[in-house]
Amino acid sequence: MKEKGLFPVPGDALVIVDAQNDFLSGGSLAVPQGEQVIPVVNQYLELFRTRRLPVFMTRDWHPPDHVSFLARGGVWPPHCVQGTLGAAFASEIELTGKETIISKADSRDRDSYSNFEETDLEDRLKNLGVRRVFLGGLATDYCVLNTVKDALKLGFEVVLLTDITRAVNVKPGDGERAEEEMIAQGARPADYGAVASRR
Ligand code: VGL
Ligand code: ZN
Repeated sequence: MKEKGLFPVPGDALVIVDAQNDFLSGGSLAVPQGEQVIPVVNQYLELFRTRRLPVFMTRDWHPPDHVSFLARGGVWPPHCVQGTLGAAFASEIELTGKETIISKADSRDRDSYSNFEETDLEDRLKNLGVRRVFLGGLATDYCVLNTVKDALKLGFEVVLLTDITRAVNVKPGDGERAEEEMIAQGARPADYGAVASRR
């Protein structure tokens, strides 16, 4: 069987996961080298926009007393609190307002790392006829991993954009293990050079 190329075509969508200030340097849950992804995110945005293909921006969107925070016995410092600067998308990301924003983990007593959990992401993708998602962002070992696993379970093809994906690495190697797991489950890794090439 001939493998489908990586160049974005109708039926494809771009999903940028949690490119929010709190996950960048200076943020409350900074992902090492998180800011490196920003210029490349802009390149992918431009590629999909030029082709009039759908773009989704996801965000971690917690209430101030969220269950995942240390004060409530969770494992994370407060981060991505609804309406704060930390929860905003990095200002260097060139957004047009036409992107669809998906907010997750927005209820006080429940955390989730998958952008499909208690959101309308699946319905929105399916309503647009999307069959393949090009996905990357922060962080490899949490929200990217869990969103990719759900996407595959739901029947989407997944192209994992490795050049816009970075890991928290609470334990060294977490990011690499997460990437291996996503690939083992069927995600196809690629970078901008591969995706933007028509061959
Ligand atoms: C995330 C840790 C806590 C993520 C969200 O977006 O990967 N990581 N909350
Ligand atoms: Zn969170």
